[in-house]
Amino acid sequence: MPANTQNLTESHEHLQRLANKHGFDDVRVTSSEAHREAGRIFADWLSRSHHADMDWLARDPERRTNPVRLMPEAKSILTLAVNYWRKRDSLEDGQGRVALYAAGQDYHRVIEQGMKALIRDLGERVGTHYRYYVDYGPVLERAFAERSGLGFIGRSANLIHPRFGTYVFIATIITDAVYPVTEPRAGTCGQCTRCLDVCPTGALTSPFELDANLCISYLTIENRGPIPRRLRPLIGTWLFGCDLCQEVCPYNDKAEAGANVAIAGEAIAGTRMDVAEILGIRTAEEFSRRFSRSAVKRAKREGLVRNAAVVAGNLRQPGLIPALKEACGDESPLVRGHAIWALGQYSEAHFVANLRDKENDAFVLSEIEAVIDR
Ligand code: B12
Ligand code: SF4
Ligand code: SF4
Repeated sequence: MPANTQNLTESHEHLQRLANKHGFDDVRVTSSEAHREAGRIFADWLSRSHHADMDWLARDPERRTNPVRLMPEAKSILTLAVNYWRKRDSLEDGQGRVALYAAGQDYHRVIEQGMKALIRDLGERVGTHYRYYVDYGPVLERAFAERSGLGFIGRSANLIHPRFGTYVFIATIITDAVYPVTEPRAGTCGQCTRCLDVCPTGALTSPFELDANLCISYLTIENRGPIPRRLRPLIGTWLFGCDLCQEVCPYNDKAEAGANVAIAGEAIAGTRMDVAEILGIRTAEEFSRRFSRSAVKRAKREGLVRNAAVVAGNLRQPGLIPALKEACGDESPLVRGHAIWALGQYSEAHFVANLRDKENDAFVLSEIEAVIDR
């Protein structure tokens, strides 16, 4: 009987053992049946433009909740969790914070290697046709993870694993092999609303619903343009990503350091970075040398230096002024504009006014005028 039609009697314990061996903390299984409720929620989310300018999310959205559209032979979906929690270092002067998920080696690469190794070990039991993704695939990972019982969706929109809490990556293998499905695991936020209360920008517009236009994670990672002026002070010290809605979650009170050392071990960006050092990254080559093995590269040089300018403005530590003044000479208008805004937080209007005659970019000029008007 060919593997793709065989009703696999693979014991879940065996699958679990193999998944653990390759760096995964949990594995569950759901069918490839379309996820109608997630499809409805996702369509509604897109219709409200909550995806901001992440247009790739709106491209053929039905695929994301109907795996057969991705792979017609699909029968089962394996959902995998990797706990990435690590202890956050306390901030020192002149530093900003990095979301925990981006502190270590780039998880895309590490988890992809883990999935390849798992697939190799599963041999013919993985089926004839299969696809695997972590983060980047056109599949609504949280929805299928929840249906397979990997955890439940909390009011912060994050998937909460019963043991590891919210700090878990989700990986997905779609296969034409038929695996016995695992049941959803019940869980609830109860009366808690801590994540909604703590979110500084109001990005959690209602329980389970996130407007990316307002989310610090979007603003500092995916957003390629200016950060709206009114939101800059609310970014606080977040240089890349944001963990506030996870930090307050009671399901993370007992978070334990991730066992996958490639993910939760070596620090590349680490959990905090020196703001002046980031402000001083002037070339794509320098940026790539520092972050080629880190998920931080997603922000690109311009984006990360823009974020550093915003954090420098929010820190109001005069030691950062020289680096901000240097950044006013950056080749990127995005960087110059945010550095000028930050200098405005230090009453450096005189320095800023002197930049006007040399500047001809409309965005930067508008930032100069805003500082002078203050
Ligand atoms: C785009 C994206 C973002 C966007 C938008 C996030 C969002 N909440 O939609 C931005 C850039 C803001 C972002 C931020 C983050 N992200 Co992100 N992101 C994605 C991506 C690529 C797509 C998500 C998506 O389609 N969103 C659209 C919404 C509608 O779908 P959803 O978030 O999956 O929501 C589902 C549930 O909330 C649920 N739901 C919605 N309403 C309701 C109502 C009820 C009653 C119920 C029960 C359920 C429910 O159904 C929805 C659809 O299934 C996924 C990877 C993937 N391919 O799925 C990673 C992913 C969701 N991100 C992840 C991570 C780690 C983060 C951050 C923690 C990073 C950080 N520290 O800065 C933050 C968390 C912010 C937050 N509170 O959600 C992980 C989440 C792991 C987990 N445990 O949940 C994922 C799965 C990547 C991965 N493979 O590990 N992300
Ligand atoms: S990641 Fe930060 S900004 Fe985004 S919803 Fe959570 S607390 Fe709000
Ligand atoms: S902080 Fe509270 S409401 Fe938010 S996800 Fe965690 S348990 Fe749910």
